[in-house]
Amino acid sequence: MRTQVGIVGAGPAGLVLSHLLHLQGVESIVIEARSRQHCEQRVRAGVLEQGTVDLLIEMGIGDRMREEGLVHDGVEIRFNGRGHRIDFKELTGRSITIYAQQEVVKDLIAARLKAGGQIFFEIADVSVHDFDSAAPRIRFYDNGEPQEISCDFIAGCDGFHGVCRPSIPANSLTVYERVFPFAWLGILAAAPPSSEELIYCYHERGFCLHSMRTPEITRLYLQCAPDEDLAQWPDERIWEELQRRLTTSGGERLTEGPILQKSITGMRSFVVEPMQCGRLYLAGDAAHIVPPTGAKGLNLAVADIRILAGALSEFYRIGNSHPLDRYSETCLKRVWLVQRFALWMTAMLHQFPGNDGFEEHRQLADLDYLTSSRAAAQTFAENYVGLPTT
Ligand code: RFL
Ligand code: PHB
Repeated sequence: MRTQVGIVGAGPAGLVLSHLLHLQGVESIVIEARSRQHCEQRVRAGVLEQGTVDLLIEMGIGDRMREEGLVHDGVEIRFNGRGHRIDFKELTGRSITIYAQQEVVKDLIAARLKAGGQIFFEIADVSVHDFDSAAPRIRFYDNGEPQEISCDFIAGCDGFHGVCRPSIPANSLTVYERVFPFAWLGILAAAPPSSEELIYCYHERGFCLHSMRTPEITRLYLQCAPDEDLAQWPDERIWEELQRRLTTSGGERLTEGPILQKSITGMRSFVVEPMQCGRLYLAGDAAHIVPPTGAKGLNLAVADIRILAGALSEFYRIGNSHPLDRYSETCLKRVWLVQRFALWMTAMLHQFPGNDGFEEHRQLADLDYLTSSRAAAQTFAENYVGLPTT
């Protein structure tokens, strides 16, 4: 097979890239290790920055998101049993949209297939070759048959555990990493959200987050140990712990309902530099991970792709390779700003094992300042709704 851009991974990064390239007249083939059904059902992110929403609409795949997505103009920060609202709209003129990542993925797959796009699902043993030359190749097995794609460029959109990043010689990359000593236990519950907006909650028993997917489905997370055993968390214990952490001085309680899904997510910050090697370009989780506290992973993946798609189409349109040469540098500037924000939110809101009263007072002072200073609230809001993409 021959195409212009070979894309490894049909997550948000790979699919957005393939569709943006198509809109610019550039051909691509996407290969994906998992089944279409698996990709369309994986429960992950829920918060879309305004810039992500705008891009999906510009790409012509925003209809269902506009109909079903929930536009939020603010969030609540809760500590010491009291809630404080940060009003994004008033502070920045922008909002966020709650629309599940797997819904974005469904919309993208449907749009790619409708436009005649090629996506190979359930392929095996992917390997990438010759990306230090002008003729890179991707090899894999499809239904047990060996296949090869020759292309001009490879986009490594295969997430944190993919094969593209490890295929780059280790001495060409620098890894920056921090693994946190806690995780999130997340649930989806068939219960209407207990508040119209997200609630980020600081509590002495650990961080807690109230989010949602639809007016009927609540998404909740609570801080737990990195090696937490889900078997130790029957539904009643989860609800009891959530009620305790989210308690207010007014005594309002969460609306409970059947738990549809439970999972544990580890937390890390990770950046690889550079995000390119020859004609192989890494994007999204393949290149960086942020702790989920800032709701940034998906949005950052889309921001990389906006830059990569622009650089590739400039190359094919007028033969200018300068934006491609600068891809990593351009992305990383924003990646580090977003890392900074996600780390700051994580450090402010979680209990770190072994921390003493000093840390606790520092966190509470951070929260006090955030919820009492307009300047602090505006800084938070500007980052949360999404920094500009260049
Ligand atoms: P993905 O989504 O991991 O997609 C990579 C795809 O590559 C496939 N793959 C391979 N395909 C072929 N060959 C191989 N060898 C392959 N190896 C892997 C995989 O099957 C997969 O389909 O990466 P991408 O596209 O970079 O997208 C990144 C986002 O998925 C991720 O950053 C977010 O989900 C992070 N995240 C959040 N981001 C937000 O912006 N807002 C949020 O509210 C938010 N909440 C979250 C999150 C992530 C979470 N978890 C579970 C990690 C909440 C959670 C709990
Ligand atoms: C979610 O709804 O899944 C979600 C919301 C906010 C976050 C992380 C995850 O910071």
